[in-house]
Parts: sequence; C-alpha cells; structure tokens
Amino acid sequence: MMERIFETIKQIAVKISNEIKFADLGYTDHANATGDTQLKLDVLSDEIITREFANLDCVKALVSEEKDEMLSLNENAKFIVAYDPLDGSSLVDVNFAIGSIFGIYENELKPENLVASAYSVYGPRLELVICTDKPKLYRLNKEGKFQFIKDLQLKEKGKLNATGATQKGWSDTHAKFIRELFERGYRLRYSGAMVSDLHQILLKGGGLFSYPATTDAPNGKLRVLFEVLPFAFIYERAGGVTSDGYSASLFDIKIEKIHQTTPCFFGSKEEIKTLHEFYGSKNG
Ligand code: AHM
Ligand code: MG
Repeated sequence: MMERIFETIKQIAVKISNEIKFADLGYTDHANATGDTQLKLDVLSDEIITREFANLDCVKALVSEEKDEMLSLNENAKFIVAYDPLDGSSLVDVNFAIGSIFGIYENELKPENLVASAYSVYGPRLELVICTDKPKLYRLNKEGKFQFIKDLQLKEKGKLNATGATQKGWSDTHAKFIRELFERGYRLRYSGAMVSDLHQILLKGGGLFSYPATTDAPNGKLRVLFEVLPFAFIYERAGGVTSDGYSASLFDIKIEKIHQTTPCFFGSKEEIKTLHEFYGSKNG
C-alpha cells in the first residue's frame, strides 16, 4: 500500500517539476492558513497533489499547507498524507531550487504515527528522497524514471550552518549559539527554501539547520505536520538528532492544530549537543 503512495509521489514530482518550468509566476488574491499570499504555482501544485491522491483508496485524508481544513477522501482507509505542495515557492522567480514535502501518518495525526516521509527537489535535476527505514536518494534519469542513487547517512559532525528568520528577532541565546558555530569554522549556507537547505546538509554529510523562535514569532515559522516532522523523521533515520531547542527530539511535540508551527533544529549529533549546551533547559 505504501508503495502505491510512493509511486504517486513520483508522478506528482514529475508533474510539478514540468509545471514549474513554464507556469505563470503571479500571485492569487488569496492568503493560506498561515497568512502567506498564495502564488498561482502553490495552488496549481496543491491541485496536482489532490488530484493524484484522490485516485488512491488507501488514503484517508489530505492535509495541505494550502488548505485551511483537512480534506477527507476514504473514511475507512489507513493513511493521512500531510504535505507542503511547493516549499520555497517565493524563490521560483529567482530560479532557486525548491521542493515538495510529504509526511505519511497512520490513522491519526500524531508524531509517533508518522510512518514514512518524502520530499522532492526541483533543482537543476529532479531528485526525490523517500524514507521508511533509512532515507534513500533517487534521481530522474533520461528515460523519465527515478533511479536509486544511494542511502543517506549523516556523519557525527558537519561543516554547514543554515539558520533562518530575521536576526533582530533572535534571542541572545540563539545569537550566541550561532556565533559559536561560526567561531568553530562552520560555513553559512542558507537559500530560504528548507527543502534545499536541509537537502544540502544531508548530502554533504552534516551540519545544522535551524529556524528559531523569534520575538515576533515565538513558535517559529515552520509547520509541524508537513514541514518539520517529515524532515525530523528523515534526519533521525539518517543518524542525526532534532530538537525544538530544549526537547530531546522534535517528535516530543503535542499536536494541537493542523497549521501549528514550532521552532526547529535538525543536525548531526555534534551540533545538536552544542545546541543543548547553549539553550540548556527551558525553565533555566
Ligand atoms: P513556504 O512553505 O511558504 O515556502 O515557507 C517556508 C520557507 C522555508 O522553506 C524556509 O526555510 C523559510 O520559509 C524561510 O524563511 P525566512 O526567510 O524567514 O528565513
Ligand atoms: Mg514550506
């Protein structure tokens, strides 16, 4: 059953990738649940995904960054697919790599029920990472098929540091922590599309991606169900560690609503160990 979901994700990736090449880059006059103005491409990608999953009888419901509510499909089916149809879409106009993110939950939208995740990267090449047990990298070949490239594994420590949000809204703790990583020789890499930034760190073997709490967004920006947990699943299965700054894992979070956000940190072991030295425990 899961294989059918993965096959559908492959078809979706090819379709969205083709649309991105030639579609209208304009905005719609709608905002999504998190208040971002939707691009026509966000809506188109959401429609492609909805249409493809509507054919699958093993999918119970869909949860999308671009839909206010959960969309029910087959009441007695087992899987709920939560997705960000086009992450980083505001970077299409500058021709940067962007992607789609998918989390597959069994029966209920709870962190421990996430059973698989996947993301596609629309860059110079079309790549797909699919993870149940270990993350696997695939790349579209000349024949239009996704070819398995390799298993992905993080090293104990990396060299890259990607951190988001407006720096004037960072806490002193976050600013000191990030400065320390640069003091230790880390290089800055941040494009503004989490898919590409997390993909780069994963493929280069390690480092840190963070989107912290800020004064104007105390719960961060990135969405738990369809951005944060799918990547946390992949990073932890690649031998990395995740946290909200204080927790031992992003999987410790309680879900209260579908568009909930959280501060988030994804890294190899060493960087997250340093994170805990700086952040300490929430209550001092
Ligand atoms: P989107 O899903 O609307 O594209 O927004 C999510 C993106 C992430 O890909 C990225 O990490 C973050 O927003 C960038 O935000 P900022 O510019 O505040 O660092
Ligand atoms: Mg996104």
